[in-house]
Amino acid sequence: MGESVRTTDGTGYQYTDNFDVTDEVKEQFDRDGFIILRNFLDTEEVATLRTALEQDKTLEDNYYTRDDGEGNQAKMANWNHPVDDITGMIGRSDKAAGTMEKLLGGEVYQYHAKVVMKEPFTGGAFVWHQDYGDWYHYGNLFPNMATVWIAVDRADRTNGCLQILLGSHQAGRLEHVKVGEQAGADPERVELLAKTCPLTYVQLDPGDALIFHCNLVHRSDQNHSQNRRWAYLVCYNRASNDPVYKHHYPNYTPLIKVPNSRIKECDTKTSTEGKFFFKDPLTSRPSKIRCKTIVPTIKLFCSRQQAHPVVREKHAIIYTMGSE
Ligand SMILES: O=C(O)CCC(=O)C(=O)O
Repeated sequence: MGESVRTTDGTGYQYTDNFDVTDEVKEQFDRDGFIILRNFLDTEEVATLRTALEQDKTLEDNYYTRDDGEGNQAKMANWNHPVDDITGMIGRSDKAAGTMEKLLGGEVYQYHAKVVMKEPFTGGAFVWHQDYGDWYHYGNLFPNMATVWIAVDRADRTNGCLQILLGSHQAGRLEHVKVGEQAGADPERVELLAKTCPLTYVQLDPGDALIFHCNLVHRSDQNHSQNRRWAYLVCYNRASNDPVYKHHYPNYTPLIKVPNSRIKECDTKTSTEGKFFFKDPLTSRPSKIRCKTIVPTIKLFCSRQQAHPVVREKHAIIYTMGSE
């Protein structure tokens, strides 16, 4: 029988293979909008993941950036379905997908995976936002979505760890406005929310994970330190919440879960086969051509996507201000 054991400092749960989403864990997720699982990946697993990401040349070819409005660029690479490498095994693992199913209350699929690369000295900030700020526009009718944010490097206040407003997901979806090249939650509302939802810095050691609800308001600072802060994120959607618009993230696609042991057993540490990276119309790579106006942006977007024309146009515009 599974259990949930709180860490002695009270900041989360100790992950072991015996971990289960008990009533207490579910209540905390519903109340606070997140849970922290310490040692979610053990030392060997996170070391293998880190090496795989460092050696993965496709990240260098496919990353894109978003101006943070403070002079730096947030840097990330996104792809859709889990493939047969360690990133895919983590996304399909019982500890990630199975835990998510219990927290979201039903079958889930991978909406996309992402590596956020916050480099030493230059790493950009993410402005206050909710993930559902964008995902709503992509036709996800319900906020039955959440993310597993896994620390590849230590993340703390010096290198731009995640900051959250505790319980802010209960406010529902906020309006978002353009901040730099990112979609930021209405700053006035965030300021008001911060009076009742305590600002919390999520400091994680490598392998620790934060699982958070798509309406939880979060941000992260620039990295002015010498320490890199990379993170691997897997975003999930409830199977029953199949997006009603076609867009760059996938519709419901059954996720074949695997036992946690497959993370260590996985022979292919890095694979590009079947990895469909998000090609950013703003900072299209590897050609590195930057769109100057919104019109080419729309054209670029439409040529890649096969969505309904109204949806295409709407999303092309949203795209230019979205964080992803
Ligand atoms: O990793 C971070 O600093 C923030 C990432 C984030 O908020 C996002 O990808 O939406």
